[in-house]
Amino acid sequence: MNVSTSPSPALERQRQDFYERIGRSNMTPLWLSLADLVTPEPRSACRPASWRFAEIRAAMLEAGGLITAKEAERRVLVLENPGLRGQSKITTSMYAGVQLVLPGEVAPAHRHTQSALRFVLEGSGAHTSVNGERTIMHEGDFVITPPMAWHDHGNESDEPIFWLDGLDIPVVQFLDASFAEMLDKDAQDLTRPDGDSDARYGANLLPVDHKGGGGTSPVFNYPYSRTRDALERLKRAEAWDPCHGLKMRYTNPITGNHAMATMGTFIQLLPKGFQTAAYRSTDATIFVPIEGKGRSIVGDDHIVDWEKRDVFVVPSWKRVRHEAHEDSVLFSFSDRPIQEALHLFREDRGNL
Ligand code: 1HN
Repeated sequence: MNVSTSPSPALERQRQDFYERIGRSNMTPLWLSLADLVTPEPRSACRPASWRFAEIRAAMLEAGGLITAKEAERRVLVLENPGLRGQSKITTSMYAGVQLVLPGEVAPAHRHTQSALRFVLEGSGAHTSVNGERTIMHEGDFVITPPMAWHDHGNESDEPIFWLDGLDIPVVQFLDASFAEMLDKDAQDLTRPDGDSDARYGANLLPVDHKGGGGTSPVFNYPYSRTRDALERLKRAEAWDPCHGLKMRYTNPITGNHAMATMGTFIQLLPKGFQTAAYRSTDATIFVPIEGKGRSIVGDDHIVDWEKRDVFVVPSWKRVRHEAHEDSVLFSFSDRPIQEALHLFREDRGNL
């Protein structure tokens, strides 16, 4: 550390005058901002935050009486991080919102460069169509919309459906790479039978001449029934990680990498009574319990008492500890694939 002495008033005036002059030519001294640009640790405006589903649900039903899904294009309430209000961000890099489609409604077909994930919170039997194939959605299903894939949703069931949308909007915005278009009709044509991509790519088989793999998994619905069954079998093997309980990541079966290029998606079982050891990582993470009840302590003092369908955020490099008061299953997502690809991902498991 250099010991700096304060400049004389005359020198200080000279400096200010200099900054002002170069400012007119769009130049600025690095030495005034260096310490804020290159910090010894992540310093984020993103704050620990949480939303109760009961409150989201009530607001969504109210929105349901004010605007149709078609009129809104997507009837979504955006979950904005309290440290990032007005920016449509739940973390610095990720967008999240809750979408409601009422019985009989359609959300018209469009496509965009942003990738989307859906995690079904409540309801069953509505569909989303992606690239000419339809899938019926059930509670706990994780569904993918790849970049530039046509997608439309419809609810032919007799109950409302609520799901969490996660998108990489802030990343695409940062890169100035947004493109979008509407289809000239509400629902795209279906060109493949239901279950086609699952049979083709999701059964530990691949078409014989299949080559390569893209950034997004060709399997676009990871049904909860199958995920839950896997967790239940693993539970019997008692392969508990002190920081994560039993945590798995959703994968692209072609590459073994994350299911999506920009968003990592995870599912985690914490049995009743389990308390995780403190953990932190550079990927700010959005958690959504889909079974159970518990408490998470984020940073030094932010306590979240959660239950099924609530949403909470752990910012970059804040420690988190989870306690399960019942057998609990937590879905989560983050920008981890981006950080891994750029060799920026870092985690701290304490001394474990
Ligand atoms: C979008 O396409 C959906 O398809 C949901 O359901 C939320 C938020 C911003 C931009 C596009 C959807 C979205 C979105």
